[in-house]
Amino acid sequence: MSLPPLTLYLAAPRGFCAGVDRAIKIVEMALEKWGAPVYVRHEIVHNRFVVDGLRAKGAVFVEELDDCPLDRPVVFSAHGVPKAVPAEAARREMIAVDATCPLVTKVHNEAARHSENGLQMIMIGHAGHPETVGTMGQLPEGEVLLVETVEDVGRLVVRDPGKLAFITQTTLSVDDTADIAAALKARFPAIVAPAHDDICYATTNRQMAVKAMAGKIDALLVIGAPNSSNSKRLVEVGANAGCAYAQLIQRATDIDWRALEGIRSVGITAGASAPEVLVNEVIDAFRARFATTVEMVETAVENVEFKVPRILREPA
Ligand code: 0CH
Ligand code: SF4
Repeated sequence: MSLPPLTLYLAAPRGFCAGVDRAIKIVEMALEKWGAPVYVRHEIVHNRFVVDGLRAKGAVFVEELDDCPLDRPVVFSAHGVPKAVPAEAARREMIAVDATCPLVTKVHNEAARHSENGLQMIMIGHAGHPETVGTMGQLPEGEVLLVETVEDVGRLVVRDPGKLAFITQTTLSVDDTADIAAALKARFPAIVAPAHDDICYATTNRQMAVKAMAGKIDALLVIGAPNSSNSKRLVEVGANAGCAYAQLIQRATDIDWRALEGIRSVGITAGASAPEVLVNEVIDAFRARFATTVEMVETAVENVEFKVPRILREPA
């Protein structure tokens, strides 16, 4: 029986970004240097497959520093941590390795600098997301005001409208953030803004690639975890760009084949924390059911790389 024809459009760039790559490498290098177990505060990146793989090598994932023994190393996840966390680890004389993405650290530093200059900070981000908690936690409690929507901007109560600055989470929707930033600038014309926003290159590029393929596809599948902010944004970007069916899947077994009946073209992308092996698994699942042609939709080439912290480059 001949298989029905189908074109798979693969977004490029997709999948691991430089910050995720570095964070995973940090856990692996920490395991090599100090042996197992190495404790990791929060999922190193939001992907079960990655977390399970590191757990099998001896990483132990916990949510709080209190859950780590004093005599084992602890790694802080790529999303960043409030300032109090490394401070407490140092007070306890623990070996701590910071896997916060350097692009998140840059936002932390921006917040600290503006605050030192007497500006009150506003953060565009998602309440409760670890990156937002970590970035807001760079300043004392209550110092950073959070906005999630344009409506939130109208509800802000600030100390002095002439002394404000804003920062953003790195993994937000580029378009939604532009709307919120515009609302902030309209309400507070003197607000100090980041050069563009703080959304990172990887988030921006993955969203751009989805937009570029949206017109060609009947359905979009985004490989990523339900707690992965950047992956969920890719689904929204696809839906907003006109994909009638845009779905987040963790791996091939999540594909709803009934929903895809009769389709001729599917777009595939992966969030910044989703490994390429899962993309290949999804492609193979399509190849088993369709006469599949694979085409690339490439909108950018990435060559960003971040160094691991010095403590891991030094001999034990
Ligand atoms: O997209 P989020 O921030 O939820 O995180 P992730 O899925 O682990 O991707 C890596 C980004 C880490 C911090 O920017
Ligand atoms: Fe860094 Fe961006 Fe990757 Fe987050 S998504 S880890 S900010 S490169």
